[in-house]
This record gives sequence, C-alpha cells and structure tokens, in this order.
Amino acid sequence: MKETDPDMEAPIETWRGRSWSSAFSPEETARAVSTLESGGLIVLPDCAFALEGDERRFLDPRWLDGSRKNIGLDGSDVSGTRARGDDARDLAAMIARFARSAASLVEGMLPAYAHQIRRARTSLRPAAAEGRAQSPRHDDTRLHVDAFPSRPSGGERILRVFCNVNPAGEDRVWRIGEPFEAMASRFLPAIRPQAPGKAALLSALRVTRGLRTEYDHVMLLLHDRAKLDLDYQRDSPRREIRFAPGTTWLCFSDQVMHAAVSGQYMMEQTLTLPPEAMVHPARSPFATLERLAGRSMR
Ligand SMILES: O=C(O)CCC(=O)C(=O)O
Ligand SMILES: [Fe+2]
Repeated sequence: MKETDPDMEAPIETWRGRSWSSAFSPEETARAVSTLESGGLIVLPDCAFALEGDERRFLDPRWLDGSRKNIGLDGSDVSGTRARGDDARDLAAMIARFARSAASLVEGMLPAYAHQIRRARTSLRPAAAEGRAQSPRHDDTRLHVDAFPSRPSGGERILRVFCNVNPAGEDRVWRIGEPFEAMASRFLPAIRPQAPGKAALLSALRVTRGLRTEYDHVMLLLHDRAKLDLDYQRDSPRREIRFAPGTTWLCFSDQVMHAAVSGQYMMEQTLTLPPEAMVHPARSPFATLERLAGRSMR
C-alpha cells in the first residue's frame, strides 16, 4: 500500500485506492503531514477527477484567452479564458467542483491544518507543459520552488493539489530536485537583502498586493536564479516522476524543487497555510532561510 524511498530526502508516498472523500486513519494523517513537511509528495494514483456532461469540451487549449497559460477561478470569477455565457458558467462550475473535491481531500488527509488552511486559486491547465513559456523566469520546465511576484506570502506555505485529467492516456511528467536546504545553501550567499524602501514602493505602485517581505524577496530570487542557472538545471540532483491520468498528488510547492517536463490537461488547487500551523514549523522554508542566512526574513 505504501512505498517510501529511504534514499531520497524527498519521500514519495503512493497510496492506492483513495478518492476525494476517502477517510484516512490517524497513522496515515500523521504520515501525510510528516511527508509533506519534509519536502515530499503524496501520490494518489486512483483519485481521478470525473468530468460531467460535456465538460470534456473544456480539455482544449483554445479556451485560453492568450494572456496566460491557465484558466483560473478565484471565488466565483473565472479568468484567463475566452469562454462566455453558458460556456463560462459551465467552466466555472467544473473548476469549482474540483476546488470542493480538493478541499474535501485536504480536510480528510490533513486534519491537523483544518483551522488555518485557506483555499486560494484553482486552475485548469489546458496547455501542454512543454513549450508554453514566454521567458526563462516563466519556464516551469526548469527546476524551481514556487514564489509569486505580485502576491507576497510573508512565509505562508503554498500547498498544492494537482490532478492529471488527460483524456488520451498521457502522463504528466515532473522532475523533483534536491532538498530545499541544499538548493538554498547554493544560491543564498549571493543574494543581498532587499533594498530599504523597495517593499513600500512596490506596494504603492501596486506591483505587489501588500508588502514584499525579506522572505518574499529571497524566495523570488531563489526561484529566478535556479531557473536561470543552466549548469544547475543540467547537473543538480533530480529524479523523474510520472503521474498517469487519474492521479492526484500533493506537495508544498514552495519547498519541493519541481519541474513540469511534459503532459497536458491538469487541474490544480492552491492552498495557503501559516507556518505556525505546521506540525514541524522548523522545516518551513521561512525557518530554513532564517537559519541559513542568519538574519530575519520578516
Ligand atoms: O504544470 C505543472 O505540472 C506544474 C507547473 C508548476 O511548476 C507549478 O504549477 O508550480
Ligand atoms: Fe511550480
């Protein structure tokens, strides 16, 4: 039922026969927390997201409006799509159903986070993972941790639930890189603290929603420098994982070095969690960066 790879610091737990509404034993929920908080993945190969009615029509990149690579749902607003009228309504309903499925999975699997975890954006990704980047910084086929330039997190964790909904049997293929601490140790020494006044300026100019903290500044630079370092991209430790259609997987994507190599049609739910709500807050990127840099990340 469970497989762990003791040689990798990023443990990958594969649990068969689980669906969105499965109950998890206390032993399993504890293991899920410790796997995720140590930079691992939980993989559920039998947790498919079932399309209803003629929702299958939405598995087509032509629904994208060309401004970005995902169709997003934030509250009840669907964005990034050229769907209008009934199509927009049906598309929003499908993404909202995925959001509820993901919420119910997280509720069952991660009860320790129940009071503090927050649902953020939900997306449908109809474009092929490969060859969709406009620039190296946006190129998610390169190993990176997630950091959002316009939405400072201040250290809040980014938990993501992904599901491959490919209708033609195509896997989504990822690479998983080295542990967060190893990556940060490599890039941190060359990262200078954020210039005084910059956070206030970015916020006043509405480049960011709220203040970009030292943590956000460092995380963005780690994201960018890892992606732009071609030697690192070529030589750093990694392993490939294949997610077949009907597979759901979870990870803290602000911690796991990941790259989307190939695949098409995926749904994704982002959730946020204050680091204090972790069972082991010392494993957060925030705590790791403060320890490595020897300065406050606030
Ligand atoms: O498209 C994917 O499979 C993952 C892309 C990625 O890096 C992300 O969503 O953070
Ligand atoms: Fe990412």
